Amino acid sequence: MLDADYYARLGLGSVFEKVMNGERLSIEDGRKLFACEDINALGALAHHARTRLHGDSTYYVLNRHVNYTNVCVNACLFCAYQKEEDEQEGAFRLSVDEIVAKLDPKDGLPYDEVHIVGGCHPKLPLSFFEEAIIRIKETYPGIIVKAFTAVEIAHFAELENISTQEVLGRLKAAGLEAMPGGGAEIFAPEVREKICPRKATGDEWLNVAREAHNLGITSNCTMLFGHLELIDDRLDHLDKLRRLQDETNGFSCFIPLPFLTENSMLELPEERKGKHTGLDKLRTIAVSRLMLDNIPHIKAYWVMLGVKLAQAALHFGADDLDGTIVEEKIGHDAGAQSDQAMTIPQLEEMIVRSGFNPVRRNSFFKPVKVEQEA
Ligand code: V47
Ligand code: SF4
Repeated sequence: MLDADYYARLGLGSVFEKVMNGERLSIEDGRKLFACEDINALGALAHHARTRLHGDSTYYVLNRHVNYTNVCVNACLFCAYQKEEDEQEGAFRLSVDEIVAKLDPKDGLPYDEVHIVGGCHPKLPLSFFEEAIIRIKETYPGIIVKAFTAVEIAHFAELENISTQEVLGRLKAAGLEAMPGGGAEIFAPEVREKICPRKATGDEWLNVAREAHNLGITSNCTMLFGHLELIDDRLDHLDKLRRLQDETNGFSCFIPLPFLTENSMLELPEERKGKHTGLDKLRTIAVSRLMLDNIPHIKAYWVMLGVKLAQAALHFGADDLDGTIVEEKIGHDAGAQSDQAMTIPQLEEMIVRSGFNPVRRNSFFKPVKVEQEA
């Protein structure tokens, strides 16, 4: 498949050379990749880049997601999860005790990671989150707390009338070690204004990520795609992440999130309604792998992609599936058809059946020894 003449006939001769030599691709190269008519040729290039980094390893994590509230002041148009206020039907808000109780592994193995995110609640003070982290670490000392998107950090700073840097410092002192990548959506201001006008801007998101990295808190990054954005908006988004990574080297993993449309207020133009293809999702994952030459991992998040497409994505540049999850609300409220949870044996089987070698990892992508079935 990796035949230089064939790529030259596809108009990708110089892109092929750059990928083979490990050189950085330009935005124009990215445009050519998105326009490439042979999806398998694109996949093979991304697979080459992924194999050079990770061989046949595919990562997963024994984790649990905890969403502490769905009440959120931002009301992003794409979000099916958000409620306006505590009193609204379907709204919820967990106490610190309830958060800690959710992490009881019952009869299974203790979790390696807890992923905590929620809506930007109008009243919850920063002290609530500090207490939650301290109590989690006291109760489950081995767990890594990966919590709060850059958008939540910006919201806490606004509520408390302090800087985002101070919020990050206080949460780090409480035990925060890593941050998930949500809230990035799409940085292009004219699209962001249409899909999430009240949310922190793209520049604010990037600045909080920069501050977190400078404090030694690693983070992930995401891109929400398949809504109103153009191909150039996707490439601009990837370029901004790549530039920040050149500066800080603090991103562990990139997660492309396809927009799920159920229960969403966001009206798509007629020509886009119901038209988002699996091939576009694979194409975007592959281009991400090739453009983001300085971000080590690309996640095929099985919850949003579905198990089968996530397996295919492992051949289009992705090397991570995320984890056991246990309970998921954001994607499922928007119509995700996947299950709520996966066990370690299920994740390992999914990886082996796709032709890869499963590696259980922690939040920093360090391998964790598998002791027994969960
Ligand atoms: O920021 C919200 C997205 C994100 C929809 O860092 C939607 O390891 C699709 O960021 N259709 C939260 N997407 C999820 C997230 C995440 C998930 C798993 C792992 C990690 C990680 C991060 O979900 C939000 C938003 O971009 N989202 N609504 C929707 N209707
Ligand atoms: Fe709030 Fe996040 Fe939903 Fe936006 S995507 S409304 S910030 S919960």
